[in-house]
Amino acid sequence: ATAIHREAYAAPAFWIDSVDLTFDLDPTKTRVLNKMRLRRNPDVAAQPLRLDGEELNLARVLVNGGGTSFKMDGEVLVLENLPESHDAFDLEIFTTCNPEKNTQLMGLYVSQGTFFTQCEAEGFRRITYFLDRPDVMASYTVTLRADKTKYPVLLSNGNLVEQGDLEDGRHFAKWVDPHKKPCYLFALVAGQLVAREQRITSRSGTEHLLQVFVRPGDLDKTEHAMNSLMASVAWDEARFGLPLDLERFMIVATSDFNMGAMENKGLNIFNTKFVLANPATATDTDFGNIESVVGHEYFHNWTGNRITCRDWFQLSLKEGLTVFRDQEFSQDMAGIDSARAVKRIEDVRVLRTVQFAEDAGPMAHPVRPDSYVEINNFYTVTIYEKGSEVVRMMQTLVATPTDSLGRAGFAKGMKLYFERHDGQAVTCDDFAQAIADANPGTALAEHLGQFKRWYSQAGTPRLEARGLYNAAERSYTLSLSQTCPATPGQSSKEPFVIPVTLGLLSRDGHVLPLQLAGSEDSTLQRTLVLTENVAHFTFVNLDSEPVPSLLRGFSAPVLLDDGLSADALMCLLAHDSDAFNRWEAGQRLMLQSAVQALGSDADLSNVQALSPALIEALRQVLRHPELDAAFKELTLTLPSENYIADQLSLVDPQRVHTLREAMRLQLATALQADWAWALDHYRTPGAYQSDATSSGRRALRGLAMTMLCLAAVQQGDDVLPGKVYQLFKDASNMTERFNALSALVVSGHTLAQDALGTFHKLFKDEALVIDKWFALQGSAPDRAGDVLPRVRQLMQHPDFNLRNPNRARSLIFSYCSANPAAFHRADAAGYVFWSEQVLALDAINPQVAARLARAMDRWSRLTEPYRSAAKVAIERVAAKADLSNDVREVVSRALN
Ligand code: B3K
Ligand code: ZN
Repeated sequence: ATAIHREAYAAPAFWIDSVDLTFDLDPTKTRVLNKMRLRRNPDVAAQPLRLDGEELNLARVLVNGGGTSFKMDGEVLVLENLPESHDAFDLEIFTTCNPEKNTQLMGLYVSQGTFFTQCEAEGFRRITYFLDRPDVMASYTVTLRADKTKYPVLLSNGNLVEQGDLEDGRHFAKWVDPHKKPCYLFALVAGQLVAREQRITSRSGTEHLLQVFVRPGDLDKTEHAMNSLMASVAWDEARFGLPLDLERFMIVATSDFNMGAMENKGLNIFNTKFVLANPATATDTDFGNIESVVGHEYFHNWTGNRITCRDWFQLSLKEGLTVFRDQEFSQDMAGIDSARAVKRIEDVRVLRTVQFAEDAGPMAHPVRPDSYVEINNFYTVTIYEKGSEVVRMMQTLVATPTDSLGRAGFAKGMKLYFERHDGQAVTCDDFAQAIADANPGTALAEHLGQFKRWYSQAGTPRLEARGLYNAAERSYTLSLSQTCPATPGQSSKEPFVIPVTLGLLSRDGHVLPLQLAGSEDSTLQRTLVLTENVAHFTFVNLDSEPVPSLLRGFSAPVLLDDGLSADALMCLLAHDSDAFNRWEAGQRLMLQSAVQALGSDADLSNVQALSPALIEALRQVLRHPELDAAFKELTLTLPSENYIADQLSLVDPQRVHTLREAMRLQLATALQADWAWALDHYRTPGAYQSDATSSGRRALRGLAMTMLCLAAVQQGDDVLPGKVYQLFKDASNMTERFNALSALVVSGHTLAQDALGTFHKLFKDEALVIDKWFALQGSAPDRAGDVLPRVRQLMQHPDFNLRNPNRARSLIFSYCSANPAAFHRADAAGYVFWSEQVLALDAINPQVAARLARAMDRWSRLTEPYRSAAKVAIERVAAKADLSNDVREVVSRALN
């Protein structure tokens, strides 16, 4: 397979104005009649029509009702003898396909007896021959015909205009989508489904029908998804003035899905994981994820669907922007400031652990990539999460004195973006231009050209900050400098535009005013904009040396080296008014302790890596009368093994694990009485509520249970684990139950096996809960090298099914990606397992296989014997002749 380049973009030679599709649905042989109206693109030189297709059986091609000659170029259908005029003409194509054999879950497939489609990025060509590219936008009419008993519900995009019975027990439904769309937003669903329905009236007074379709037994798990959808509709109208543009908006859940969800126009298709929830089966995290994914897909209705991408290199145009919008939505839903900060911390944690790692590895790519082999490999944390940070920086950079967060300016920019481009397929440049043009005189408008390097340059910039206090002048000079490491294909980088939001504190924790030399204004916080490689900023009227609180709220996606001493970080941990930086100070202190211990020859299993002062500071946080439980939980959680490893140039996963376990045990025993207090103090009596405050309390209790079980096992105490086991059995909601179960498993107490058995019995019919059961065992601590054998054994369990992506991810991905110490075995058995599973999955579902393949991304930093063994395993996969493009691209980049 060859790479596709962004620079090679050319407009299509033909436009498709309308599409009229008729489906005769049958699991093994579905007939698709595709009647299109096309015309030549007058701006492009005359050339043959080349229609994409994949795994289709072609029966007939008619042009203006008559037969025509055609040929095949591989799987591309080529029509050379089309009318030469620029008038529209009719093209009719009749094909069949086999949905039941479709294990890739791209195109039309069957899941538990129901038909579903997935067309993004290039799945529509598996349904019919088409110009399968996002800049071809057409009007769709869709008629579905199927057996009425087996498929009583027939859905497609837009409005239902007609339905009725046919002969032989079949029936039909005809749908018309009032909006033009690219084919990747096409969808159909047919099967036995039931819906929760809700009628709403928008601000402008129009009525809409909202529906959430699920399998008959799942209706009692749809209330939260429906509430999230109603909240999303209201939020987009209130914050951005973007109303629902359809009479009917549908969500359908399926248990076989390659990713989270899909924003098909008016007919979103969701992984059940992001729809179904009730307190007994879903955790607080699940509730939060559902809110954010429902919001995300709904927000795509404008950012993605009304304005779409010109080509797939512009993917972040819709994905980065829509992640930004869903993050803002979740923050607004969380309400109180402290809960907003918690959401921001969680988002940044994902960015830094997953995206920074991607940006430092073989798959590093710019937010707007320059080339790809398989587009499905580029639905990445860089496109999504870093893309969102780029949009967030734009908002920050259009701030003005009266709009200090930039929200009003950004909303103005969005308004202009829709005025200019509604109904079009555009580029990241078009978006940035609209935001800047709507905000003349702001930093974004001033530096737009340079700002766009965030789209073109890969890699995580490093920001160094050093402060110098001049007592005689009562001034403080902050020197900021930036560099960015080389990434594949980009050896040198130009400076970025980096917004650095900061505040100053006195050593005893008071807020100090910020007054730049030469200016009369003084504020408590401001955003400096670094555009050069190096710049100096001097603040005046300071009576003593301040402690800088830099990059507040994580104002730019960079690695900050501020050179702060442990004392300064302690000051921030105790006093910073910016909750993000307060949390960050604690993380930095723990990270410093870890890196220091890893650099020594000490016996890591017994080392007391955390200083008494740090333990005491963490105790103060845990016992703090005003801080929220959710914030406490985040602050008292050690950086992950993967994040610690990211700080090292050479990684021994076993040493990192041993050290982190020792640190955790130290925190567990030193604060044992405090954990016991927290477990008691933060009970949440009464009916389950999924709000931020209640879920924060449960999260902190969960951490307390784990810490207490760890200390108890160490001390040979069975009483406390017995108490946790009781909490597990008596729990009135899944969060508490799963936290208790997980505390037993993580501590390795003997009650864990019993609890796992009980859990399976209780939830044997709840697929999403059984996924949790598999995942917990795949990620369990490996005390005796027994996790891998257990994983292999679990693959033989009657509930395991490699074809179901959720199940494969729950067991195999948990082990390979979320359990480094169990995976990186000195005997290389983990890597052998990985290569077997990548190959097995590749034969079924290349997209899922390629995700698993990425578990080895960072192999070249491993110490021996891991490094060589990992390479052998990757080479073993690469040696397979008939690999998918998806896996081939990942493993060849890893080996390059
Ligand atoms: N746009 C889809 C992702 C499609 C992935 C294709 N491999 C979901 C989303 O981002 O909302
Ligand atoms: Zn998206």
